[in-house]
Amino acid sequence: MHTLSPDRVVVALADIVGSRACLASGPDTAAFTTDYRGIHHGKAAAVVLPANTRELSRVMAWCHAHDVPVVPQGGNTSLMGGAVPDASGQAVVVNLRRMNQVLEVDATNDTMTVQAGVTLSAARSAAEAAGRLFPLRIGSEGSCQIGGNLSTNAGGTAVLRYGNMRDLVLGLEAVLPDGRIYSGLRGLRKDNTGYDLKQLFVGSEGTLGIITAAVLKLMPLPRSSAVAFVAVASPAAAVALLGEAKKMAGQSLTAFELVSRPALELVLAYLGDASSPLEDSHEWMVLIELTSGVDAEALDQTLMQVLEAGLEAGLVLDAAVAASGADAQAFWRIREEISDAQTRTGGSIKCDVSVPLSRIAPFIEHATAAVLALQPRARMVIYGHMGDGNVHFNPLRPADCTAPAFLSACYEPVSHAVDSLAHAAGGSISAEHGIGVAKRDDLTLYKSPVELALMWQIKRALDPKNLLNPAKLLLDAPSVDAFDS
Ligand code: 2HG
Ligand code: ZN
Repeated sequence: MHTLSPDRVVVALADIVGSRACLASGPDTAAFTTDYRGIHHGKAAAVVLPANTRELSRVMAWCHAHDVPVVPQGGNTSLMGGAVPDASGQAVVVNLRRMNQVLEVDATNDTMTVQAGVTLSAARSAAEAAGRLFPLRIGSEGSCQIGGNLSTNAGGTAVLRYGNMRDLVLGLEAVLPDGRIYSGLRGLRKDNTGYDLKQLFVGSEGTLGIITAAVLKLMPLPRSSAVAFVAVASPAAAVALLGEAKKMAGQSLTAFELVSRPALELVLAYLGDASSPLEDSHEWMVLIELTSGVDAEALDQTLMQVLEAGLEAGLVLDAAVAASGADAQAFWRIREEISDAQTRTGGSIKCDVSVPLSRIAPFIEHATAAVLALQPRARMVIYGHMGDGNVHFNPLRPADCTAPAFLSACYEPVSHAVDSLAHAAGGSISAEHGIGVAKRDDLTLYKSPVELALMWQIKRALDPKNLLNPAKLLLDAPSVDAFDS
């Protein structure tokens, strides 16, 4: 705890970044201290917008010397409250939005070097302008930033083919809590020179250092795509169809997304101007996308073969194949808007779990039964990235129940039931959204004492004063005994 007044903090940091880039707490800073869903509200001593790594390094050195906590922030799109300060008003928020330059696109090396504040959509556009694909694809791409994508190891709808953010980074630059700069902006696919330090920062949710720039992998830009919205008999049928699709489409299988009936109904009601791609109502659907460098006709044929095999095996009940780019976009819009539809409806319990594919169908069945035993009228909004085993299992309040009433009665028991079933099935309680503050207490239930002690040892090695994004991801340090055992 420091005892500096906010004014003193503002004056000192304005001296480093300039007064226009150092905001005192007030109405102007509300957008930096509240998450975009309006669920997590905090207070900051100041909000700082550094222009470059050197400035940030000086900001961090000053905060370190004066015991001032720092909360790193990108596009502030975290679903877990990971990018906003607590209510104490002690912390400085460092927002990276001014560091938004694409520094280099090296098409020959298939890499791109960007500053952390580049939005995901700007990074994708810069790659595309050079005839390449940067393949991370998530709904918030217009606002989320590469630094945030890296520090949360973002996933999204193309992980099945291209991997998570962790798989898409070759080099990194980060400022450490004491202001030192880790410079690892290398574009190498082979570099066996010891510990892979950059990966420490990926997925550490801004608790070890602030990522300032990265070298990202680029892929060939696909020339064609084929998309279908498919009714399947059950989650087990979806898994079997996924197996067929992998076999027949190989590398071109890019996305395989699950959508439950309540998820579809919710998003259609929310959008108002969209309709289901399928004539009848079905309990379970999948959105399949193939992309490749071959011509569209060949890809369409492959998709048809997958669907025919699925029909013959009784896995597929009906299918709508996109006849145009506009159709494909309309199918994807339905999938991408599910999350916002939940936010606007309110009263959604977000469980972002992953389970090995071999166990995902029984997991969905058991978790559904457990939730319905607690609240028989909960709307089972279940969807997500079936292709990589990641299910957004998000029970929603019954239509006639208010969000506060549903959440206060059901949040704890539902999250606990779903997370513990996922854990028992060999899964994770946070597949892609991270821990932040929302899952911080639960983490201690599902990580072993050894894992927690190791995480704390790494945290202490890099941030001995516990000043960087404190109380996010990790809350209470284990006792000293736990480190020795
Ligand atoms: C998605 O896949 C996002 O749409 C958001 O990860 C999921 O809001 C959610 O639970
Ligand atoms: Zn997702």
